[in-house]
Amino acid sequence: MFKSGFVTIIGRPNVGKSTLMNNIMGEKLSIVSSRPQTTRNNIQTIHTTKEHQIVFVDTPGMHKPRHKLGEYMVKVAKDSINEVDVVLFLTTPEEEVNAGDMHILQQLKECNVPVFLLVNKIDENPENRIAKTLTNYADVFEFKEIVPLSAMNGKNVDKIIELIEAHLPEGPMYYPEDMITDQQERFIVTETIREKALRLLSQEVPHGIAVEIIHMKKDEKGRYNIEANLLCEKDSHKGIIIGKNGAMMKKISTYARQDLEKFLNSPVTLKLWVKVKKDWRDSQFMLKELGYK
Ligand SMILES: Nc1nc2c(ncn2[C@@H]2O[C@H](COP(=O)(O)OP(=O)(O)OP(=O)(O)O)[C@@H](O)[C@H]2O)c(=O)[nH]1
Ligand SMILES: [Mg+2]
Repeated sequence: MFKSGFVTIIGRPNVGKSTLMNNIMGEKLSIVSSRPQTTRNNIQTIHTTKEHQIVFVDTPGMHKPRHKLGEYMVKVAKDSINEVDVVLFLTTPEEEVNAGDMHILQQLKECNVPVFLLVNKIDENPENRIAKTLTNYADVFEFKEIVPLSAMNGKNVDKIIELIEAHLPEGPMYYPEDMITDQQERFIVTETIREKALRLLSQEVPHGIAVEIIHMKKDEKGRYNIEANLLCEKDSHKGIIIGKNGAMMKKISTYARQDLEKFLNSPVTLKLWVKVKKDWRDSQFMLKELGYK
């Protein structure tokens, strides 16, 4: 019996949702950084075996939004809960049930879907803290399955797949068996550049960054020529992004190019510009322009 269905990964920012999805897929399809609010859209990937096809949805971390972009992020995460077959609720070892988690769990109570508790980052937490988390969380919500794991080193990830399969209905292949994501190439390119900015820049600068491709074409020798704008919110951020003698820009562009060459499997020339778009995160028009709609 072939099984298939949709599975969403929900949780606070920075708990490791994207890392988990990438580990399951064995490929980096969703960007990861040590900063909260890295993922801004729902990212779909497709895990197909002889027995199943699972469509995973990696979502933006649920948080209290402070601008229109944040509102959009929380909305897409919430929307993902509807019409899925399993919800993976991801958290990290905590002394007590985290207030943000409590808020998410309250919303999950309203939907009639099996929810798994996944406690991530067990590689960097003591046993007693993990055990405490498992019992504390099980006290406040009726989880269908409970799994401690490390999304980073892959511990217990196979087990999660088995448990998901057990809960899926019989169903068809929704996507061709060799398709691993529904994301467009261009989107992955902008995300790759944004990831490097997130990782290299500090404080409030990275969260106000968006990437806009202005040109992307493969030439007859097979080389990709890509030009993109790095948008930031303030004049003062522009200088930080460019860096002393352009050093920061160069770093962002070099790291991004290395990843893009792997992803596109071709040589890449990458040119980046910095542009200030005042408070774009609160502009409905700019959000739409940048694909956050
Ligand atoms: N030690 C450890 N770190 C992890 C693990 N999983 C993820 N991380 C780290 O946690 C940080 C956040 O990971 P992400 O996958 O970006 O988290 P996220 O939940 O997708 O975050 P948002 O997109 O902001 O909601 C990164 O620095 C990861 O390397 C894990 O199992 N162990
Ligand atoms: Mg993420």
